[in-house]
Amino acid sequence: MTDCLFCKIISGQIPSNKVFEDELVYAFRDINPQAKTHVLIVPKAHIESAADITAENSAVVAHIFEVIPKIAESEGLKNGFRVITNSGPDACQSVHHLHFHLLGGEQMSDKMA
Ligand code: DGP
Repeated sequence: MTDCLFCKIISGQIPSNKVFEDELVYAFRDINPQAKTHVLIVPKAHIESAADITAENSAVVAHIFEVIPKIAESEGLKNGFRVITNSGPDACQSVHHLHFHLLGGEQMSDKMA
C-alpha cells in the first residue's frame, strides 16, 4: 500500500514517535492526542479497517490485544484505559489502515459517541 499514511509511518518514510514495535505490530503517539496518553496501535500488514478483519488476518488483531496491556503498563495507565477503533464514514475513520486508539492517563467521559 504505497499511498497509505500508516504504511509510510511503519516503514519510516514518515517520522513518528514510536512507543512499541515487534514483527507484527507498530505503535506510536497520535499527532493530535485526545487524552493525556493517546497511542495508535497498528498491524504492519495493511488491513483497511475493522470491517476487513477475517479468519485469515485476525491473528494479528489478537496479537494487538496481547500487546495493549504491555503498552498500557509501560505508559503507566494503572487506573484504566480505553481502546477504540473507527471503521468507515459513520465512525469518522480518517486513515484507512486498521488502528486501535489507546487512550488514558486521565478520567475520560462515560460517553463514547
Ligand atoms: P481515525 O480518525 O480513527 O482514522 O484516526 C486517525 C488518527 O491518526 C487521528 O487520531 C490522527 C492520527 N494521525 C493522522 N495523521 C498522523 C500522522 O501523520 N502522524 C501521527 N502520529 N498520527 C496521525
